Amino acid sequence: ERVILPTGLERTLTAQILFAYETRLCPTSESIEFKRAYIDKFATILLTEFPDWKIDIHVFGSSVNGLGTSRSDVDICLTTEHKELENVFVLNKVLLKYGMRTFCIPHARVPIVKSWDPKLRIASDINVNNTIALHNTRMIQTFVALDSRVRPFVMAIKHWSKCREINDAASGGTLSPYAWVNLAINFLQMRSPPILPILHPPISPQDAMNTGYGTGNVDLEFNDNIEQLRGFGVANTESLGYLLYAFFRTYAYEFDYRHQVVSLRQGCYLTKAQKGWDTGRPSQIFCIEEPFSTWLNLGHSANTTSVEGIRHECQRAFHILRDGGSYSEVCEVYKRP
Ligand code: 3AT
Ligand code: MG
Repeated sequence: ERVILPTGLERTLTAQILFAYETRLCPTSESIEFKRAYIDKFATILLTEFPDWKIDIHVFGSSVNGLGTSRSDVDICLTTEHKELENVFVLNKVLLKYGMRTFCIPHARVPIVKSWDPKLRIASDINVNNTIALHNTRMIQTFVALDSRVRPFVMAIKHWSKCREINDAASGGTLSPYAWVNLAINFLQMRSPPILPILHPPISPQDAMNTGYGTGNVDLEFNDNIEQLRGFGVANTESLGYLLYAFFRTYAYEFDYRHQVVSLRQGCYLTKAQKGWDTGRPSQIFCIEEPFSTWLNLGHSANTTSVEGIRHECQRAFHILRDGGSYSEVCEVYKRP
């Protein structure tokens, strides 16, 4: 049911979100140029160092899905038949030679080289032959294109989570930006009437039980027909301000962390029991199903304490907005006690 935010507050909040979106969140044309220059430079390096190898460069993540800021990194996937390059130290050595500062994470699920270009001031994560993220990037692009509220809404949540230091899965033990994007999109799918559709084909109970679903097979099919789907959410007239307020309320008080699983793939909440994720393991406290690799929990990085922290941050944001506070107050940079 709708918990009312007084109309005046709702309008003001919507205006504040749009103002932040236009002035601070959307990337500047200068930053877009720098990213482009970095990609050109990277391509030239590869051509110089591996003149006889066919290596394709695919940019994914927020620099192409519409949810990046001026400061977002450039996520790159290289595809090549030269398996030697899958050893990230090979690329690492090359990048060092060209003055990049680098750092390898060889044993991650997706091994990457993290690189920083001190001249162009661009950070980049590079993987080799791990193409799954290219598909989820295209999926997010599709969602972003379907309704004009999606981009400012999701960026407002990403920005808030960053300011409050709850968007770092690797070192902070909270949630990755990608996990927050999943929460935000699932939330828009679950409005009534929905703002965003379900893009993936339905799963028969049979499939859910045995083949494919959740067993390591990646099903890449989804509806990316933007022309056909555009306007899907017009029956829902909720404002950005109201949506943000309701998002915080959801993860502060309504979502059942103990039993539910957020599923963007199915546009609903599943149960932990349904997925066999009701083991009580610390990595299964906050469950967010990866839409393509459905056996992966995007919330695995958050333990009991950090989930408490995330929930507390949602409560804080909700109370500020309910009491007439602004979006900037909600995003006030977290100060260590
Ligand atoms: P920033 O704007 O860089 O903060 P982002 O949207 O680029 O955020 P990430 O840097 O977290 O998000 O990740 C880059 C992309 O990598 C986003 C998504 O396409 C993919 N990705 C990240 N984590 C996973 C995951 N666990 N499984 C599959 N794909 C992932
Ligand atoms: Mg990124």
